[in-house]
Amino acid sequence: MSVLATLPNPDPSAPATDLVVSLPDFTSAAYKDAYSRINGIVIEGEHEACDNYKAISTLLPEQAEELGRLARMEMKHMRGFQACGRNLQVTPDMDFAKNFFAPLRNNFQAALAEGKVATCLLIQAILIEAFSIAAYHIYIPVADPFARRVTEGVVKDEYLHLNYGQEWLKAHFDEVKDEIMTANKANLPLIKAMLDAVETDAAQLRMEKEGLIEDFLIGYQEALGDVGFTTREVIRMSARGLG
Ligand code: PL3
Ligand code: FE2
Ligand code: FE2
Repeated sequence: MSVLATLPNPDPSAPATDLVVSLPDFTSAAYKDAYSRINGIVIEGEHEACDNYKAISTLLPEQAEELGRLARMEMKHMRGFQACGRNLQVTPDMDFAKNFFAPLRNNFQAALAEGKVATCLLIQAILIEAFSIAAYHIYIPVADPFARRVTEGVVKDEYLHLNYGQEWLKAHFDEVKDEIMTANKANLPLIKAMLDAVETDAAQLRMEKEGLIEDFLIGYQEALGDVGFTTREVIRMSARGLG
């Protein structure tokens, strides 16, 4: 279905069939209204990701160069998504977006103040990156051509960011295992709440919540397994937040 959805809409006046997923009308008021919030969310998310990698580098000064590179990529992503909004003549709703991220941002800031590197990495490099990879994947087949190109470029970088978090947590697994479990318990429910909050607007963009959840869980569970958790622990941890 997602492969078919990547094909150009053959004939907009033809009756819809089960097999062809037509693209949304990017110029409709309903689309632009939903896009103002989703576009705000991704712009804010990329901006906060940039700040978060810079903040993590204060805890890991020996990694400052690598983390600085990641932060600069996030800034580039932010500019790309700003261009997507401008291209559709949509003004991103940044107040909505700041509220959307507030609970997760607060938890990140609290962990940062306590010097909890593993918690910071779980929130930014694993949870947020896995969430963004899922969202961008589901968005690409139903995006306008300009945003599709931008998002395809962005999603490649997000894998590098997820991988960065995985590698650090894997290398320190024995010392940080319990901290990761605690951080999962506190933060995975926030990701679920964010998915719920974006559901209606995402549907307007033809992005389905089930697909978002599936894609997110696949990425998140793979990451936890790679970091060192057993299958049973991974299942137990994901059952904590997403029901
Ligand atoms: C870190 O690199 C990125 C953080 C961004 C978070 C994105 C959350 C996405 C939420 C739902 C979105 C729909 C995607 C649409 C893309 C324009
Ligand atoms: Fe990004
Ligand atoms: Fe990222």
